[in-house]
Amino acid sequence: MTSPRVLLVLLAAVAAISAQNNPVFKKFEYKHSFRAPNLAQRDGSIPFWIVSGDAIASGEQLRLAPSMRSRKGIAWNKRAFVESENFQVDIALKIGGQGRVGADGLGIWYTSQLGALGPVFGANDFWTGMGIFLDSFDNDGIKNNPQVALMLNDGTRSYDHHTDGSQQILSSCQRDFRNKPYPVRLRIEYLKNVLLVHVDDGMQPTPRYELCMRAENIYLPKNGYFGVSAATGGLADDHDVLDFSVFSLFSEQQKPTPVAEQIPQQEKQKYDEEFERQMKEYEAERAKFKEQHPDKVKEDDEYDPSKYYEDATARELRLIYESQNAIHQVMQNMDQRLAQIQQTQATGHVAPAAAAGQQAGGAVAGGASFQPHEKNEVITSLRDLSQSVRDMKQYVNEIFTKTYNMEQKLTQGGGATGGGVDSSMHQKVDSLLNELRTVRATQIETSGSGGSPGTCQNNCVSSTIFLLIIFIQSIVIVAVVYVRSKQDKAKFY
Ligand code: MAN
Ligand code: CA
Ligand code: CA
Repeated sequence: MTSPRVLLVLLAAVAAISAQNNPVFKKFEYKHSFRAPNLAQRDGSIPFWIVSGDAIASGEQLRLAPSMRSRKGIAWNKRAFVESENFQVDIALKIGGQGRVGADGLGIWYTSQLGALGPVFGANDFWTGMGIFLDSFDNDGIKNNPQVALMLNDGTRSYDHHTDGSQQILSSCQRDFRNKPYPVRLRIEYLKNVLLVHVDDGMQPTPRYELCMRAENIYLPKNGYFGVSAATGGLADDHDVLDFSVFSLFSEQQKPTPVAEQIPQQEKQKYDEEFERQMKEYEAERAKFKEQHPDKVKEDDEYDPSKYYEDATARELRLIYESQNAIHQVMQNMDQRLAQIQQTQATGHVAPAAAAGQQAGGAVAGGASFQPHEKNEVITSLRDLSQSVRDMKQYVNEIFTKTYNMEQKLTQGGGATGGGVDSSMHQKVDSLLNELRTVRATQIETSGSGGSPGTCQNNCVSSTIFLLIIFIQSIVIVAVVYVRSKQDKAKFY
């Protein structure tokens, strides 16, 4: 196996393992999102959102509060977030103005009720749920702004604007998010009652997130509403949101049921029958058309998608076939070289190629002796051969693993569906596995004795046995492909 292929296999394995440890499925929820361009419609409304106060939406941005004194604006999602209990929100925003200091800031909300205009960064106080504040102005003067702060509320608490909520916020980080060359991005993840907030610095077009806060044991209201708000006071900044993208997150256990599994059994049977009927009709029509237009049918039949596309199985087969060809080629070359050497030794005569080597290298050696370059060539050929054998071993191992996995799945599937897969299939896979085990064992022996070309004397595998192995292996591969295609057909629905 060549090194890039090894690397790919390793990467795939690592990805599979990490996905197993932390399987999270993510789905974009357009009914809870908006993003530029075409953020708003011509009339300034955002589909599924309410915009009010001083907020103005255009195609490019939602300006929640302009850089004018004492303004406030909000936008709230009209639909409750019912898709999942967990979410990710990716936000891109621009906050800035002429002043060295700006005010007052922007709120990102997830609340049990729709929001209204109010004193907390433009939104109502005594909310239930989560508020994340990008607080630009240092009201308590302890030089810790601009900051990003998280405050949870159960509907009973009033945000203390004069202290920047310092006694109320659960977690915060100091970040300068004003007047950045690129939009500043925030990523809020709420999964399994852990809330994570990452913030990017807005210094490059692609986000570079850094962890701002992590809070555990967070219980947000179910079916809440997303919202954004902003306010200015004595000082003012523009507060623009360019992207508000909500994703529902699902862990493995909460994974939404595929549509196919949601269809009741009776209906499924009905659809299957309908499909069968239509398929028969189509075949009949096709046959009729063939009869009536034999000239056109030829063209039609010549269309073979496999000419243009290569599926995974075809690719595997091609690689094995190429590898076998390479081995064959190396063996043929070696055979030729050995015949030449034999001839030279028998006649005591220098072969033309060896003679040319002598002239060029200027080395003088007896006609019957092994020339250094000949030795090198043989060693190189042997190395090539052992490399190819190792490649083959790897392919066989891969196929073995896949077949084994397939058998495991079939066994499990059969148990769960009460014998849904016929027993002949099991037998086939079993015999296939046994054959593969034999091939693998033979290959391990082969590579064990042929691994170091220099030491190979009596224990080397003969070319006949080797070709026999390749032949058996080819049969096994064809069998695997057959079983797979059978399985694929079964999975068609
Ligand atoms: C004034 C008041 C404050 C506000 C600051 C900054 O001091 O309006 O409430 O936070 O300006 O805008
Ligand atoms: Ca403040
Ligand atoms: Ca402060």
